[in-house]
Amino acid sequence: MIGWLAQADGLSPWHEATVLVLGLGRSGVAAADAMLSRGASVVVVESATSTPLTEAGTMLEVLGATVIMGPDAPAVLPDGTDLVVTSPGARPSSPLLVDAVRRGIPVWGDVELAWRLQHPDRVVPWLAVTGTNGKTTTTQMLESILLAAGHKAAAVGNIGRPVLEAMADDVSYDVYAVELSSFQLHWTHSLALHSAAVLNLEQDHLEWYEDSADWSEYAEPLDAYGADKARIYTGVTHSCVYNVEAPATEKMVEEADVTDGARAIGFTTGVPAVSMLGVVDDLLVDRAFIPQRRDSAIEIAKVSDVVPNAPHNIANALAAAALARSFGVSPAAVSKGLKSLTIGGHRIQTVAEVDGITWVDDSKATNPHAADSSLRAFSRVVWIAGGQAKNTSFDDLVARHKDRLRGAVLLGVDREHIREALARHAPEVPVIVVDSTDTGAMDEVVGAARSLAQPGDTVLLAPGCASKDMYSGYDARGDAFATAVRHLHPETG
Ligand code: UMA
Repeated sequence: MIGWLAQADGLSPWHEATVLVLGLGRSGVAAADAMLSRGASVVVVESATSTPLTEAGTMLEVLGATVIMGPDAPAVLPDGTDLVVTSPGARPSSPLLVDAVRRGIPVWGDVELAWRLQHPDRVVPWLAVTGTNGKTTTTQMLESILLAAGHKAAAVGNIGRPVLEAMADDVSYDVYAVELSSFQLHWTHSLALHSAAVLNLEQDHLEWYEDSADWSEYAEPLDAYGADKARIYTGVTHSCVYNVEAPATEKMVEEADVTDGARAIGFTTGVPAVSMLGVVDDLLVDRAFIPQRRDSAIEIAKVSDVVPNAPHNIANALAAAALARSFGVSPAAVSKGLKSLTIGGHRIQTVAEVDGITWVDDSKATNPHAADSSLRAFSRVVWIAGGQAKNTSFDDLVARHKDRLRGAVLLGVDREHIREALARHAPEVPVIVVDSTDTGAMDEVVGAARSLAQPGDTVLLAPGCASKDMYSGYDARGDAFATAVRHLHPETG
């Protein structure tokens, strides 16, 4: 065991270390590259095979790594391994991670490695966002606000670009907008971020936790998932931003072990109290980062600057604004940044309006809580749902929205799971289950939805489930939906 590892940073003698990197996705490649460039001996283990993986493996071999790929990859760590750096997608129950824990070999995620390597001489403040829903949008908003304020900012992390990749850029950033998933937070140990926000805590990824958590510590999988989200606040130096309307997030702040002097900052879609950001009439206001906050607030943007300005998205904007204000960004830059942002597709996106029926793609709603925000935005809905439910419950969702449902069309591997929730809580709602899972399935789904819809209705793809059972991702699912609507109504194409 190497003595300096517990305090390791960017200046440590990495050439003395043997590091096993688990996974050859984006995180694994960035981690292996960072370790090789510092002289470590690197072994990369990847259990799958594909052409892109082989190409990535070959590139790392050229740089000096040993790459072991395929289903016969070892289940125990090679002797001499000092450190394991894992990809977020690998579960703690993966044999190599179990072996590491059993042998007392440290396991870091790629995020922990990035945090360590930027110290002591290349430290960039991190403004970080986690939560079940809205974190990608909030991170995009935050990056846009920081850029509007003239900072050299980069959006990194779960949003798609490992922090380690940005650290290898020629640009020297002065701040990162970091999206962190619970998987990434699970393997962090020494983060002490400038400021951090938890947007909400709802059921998601429970299968990862059912499979992985230490059950002596938690009553149910949601607690284990929440505990990982809460790690984002540990050591925060400036602001712990929480959602006033999601008490679980405030509790996380209360229980967090932060750096002395760090503040708790709330955000609310209502009128803010002291140390909060919120909404007054048609304005987003700050009552936290101004000296006269006891008796006043200042405008930081208009509600109409936020697109779309559905309540959940106003909440995202307020969280992004809180992190930016904590970093010293001016109110004018908050407004400018929010206005200049174009949010990615498949988030409550209208794809057609025909015969009085509006077709809306919210394929990004990959869990029940996201589907809840989406359903809330429409009064009469034919709801398209299904895919991989990840062991989440649809009971509350169906019970809450049964009165707005004209009907439901279900697809994907867990369609029965949702049909049962509908049968329990909304037996009067007509349901069409599409059993086909081939490429034509979405045409069938859209046809079924049309047969249920009436003028004035919205047909809403808000699946509440992940897409990988049938599609390469939520974007491909949303594209299939838009294409199927065009097949049904060629005049819209
Ligand atoms: N693998 C093994 N053995 C194992 C487990 C996995 O070899 O036991 C291999 C897989 O075969 C695969 C690689 O590890 O080739 C997968 O790594 P990964 O799934 O962690 O993928 P990356 O490309 O590194 O992407 C990860 C995040 N993926 C996940 O968390 C699942 C990306 O988030 C993130 O953008 C990227 O790092 C950069 O930080 C994606 C995601 O779906 C978008 N996130 C979830 C979400 O948002 O809900 C959490």
